[in-house]
Amino acid sequence: VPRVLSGIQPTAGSFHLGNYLGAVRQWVALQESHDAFYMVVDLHAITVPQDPAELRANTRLAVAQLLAAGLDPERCTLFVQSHVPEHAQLAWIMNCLTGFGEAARMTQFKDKSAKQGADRASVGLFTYPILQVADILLYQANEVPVGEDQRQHIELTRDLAERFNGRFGATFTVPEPYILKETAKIYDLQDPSIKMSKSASTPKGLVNLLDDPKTTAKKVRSAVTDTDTVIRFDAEHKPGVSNLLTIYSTLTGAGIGALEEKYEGKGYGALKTDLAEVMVEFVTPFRERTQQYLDDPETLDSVLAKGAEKARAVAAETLAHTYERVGFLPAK
Ligand code: AQP
Repeated sequence: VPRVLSGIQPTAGSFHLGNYLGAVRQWVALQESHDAFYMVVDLHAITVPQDPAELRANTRLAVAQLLAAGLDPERCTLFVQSHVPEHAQLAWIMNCLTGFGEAARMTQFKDKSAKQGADRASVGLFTYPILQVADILLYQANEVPVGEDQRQHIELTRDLAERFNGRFGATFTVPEPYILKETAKIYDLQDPSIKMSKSASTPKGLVNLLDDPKTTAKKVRSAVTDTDTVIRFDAEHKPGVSNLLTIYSTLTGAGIGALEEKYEGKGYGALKTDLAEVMVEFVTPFRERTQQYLDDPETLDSVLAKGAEKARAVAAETLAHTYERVGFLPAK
């Protein structure tokens, strides 16, 4: 059975619609067909300053949301990254294999450090993609379900896996990105030229799944479209409308063509009102389920304990093999 691995940061509290449609939704589907490993990446979270109590609470909240979204601990391995020390251990080896210039070319680092001021960005933020390489290679993942913004990091993972294998002998599976064309990039509702993101979007442009459903409906109804009136998918010329059609289609299963037909001769208002309703129907039970998992910390803890145990079994084997390849003297 092919293996998938992916992770999500616990930093923002609520997942946003881009996280869900771009990544988590695929995770849920892939647990049926793949040996699936999913984690909440708290080591990645601390690449920017975090309040300890908030980080802990947000990590639980992330797990609760993943379960609410449909991850089933019987069908996948769900764990918290810091519960598996091998991530940091393999990351060190990968750090030593990566060129400084190679790491400096990562566009996400360039964007994020520019926002913080280059001198304030941590070295951890700089090596973030290399920790991600370790995350993936530890599990010998065949595919990595992520949004488009992660493509460059998967490329780096492939390069480093090949480099290590070439230098030390076949050790790592070289993974492929699993990026669905339709939902690879969900756009900001107020500025459809940028991706919906917790750091770059304004509150009105960002749909948080745990927002009050009324707030969500309002955001959808005030989404920016264009001065044309036709409801048609055209990502280049009509990015706002196309984004709404993508969201609508993915949440309901209706094809884009069918939606274009349904809204022929109707105005943007009708599309937005209906999509607002679709969103409310989606987020309302999601919020309830998330709360139920939060209210049951024992179940949550036991899911994570089991997940960490399963993850560590795989990670420890890969790390031991890697240590041997590198030439570390085995501890007796
Ligand atoms: N707008 C998006 N469209 C499609 N996929 C997206 N992802 C994020 N935004 C979109 C995917 O969500 C997964 C988890 O991402 P993360 O935990 O790394 O969160 P992030 O990338 O930090 O989320 P943001 O909002 O994009 O944060 P900032 O603003 O800090 O960069 C990933 O698979 C990601 O591709």
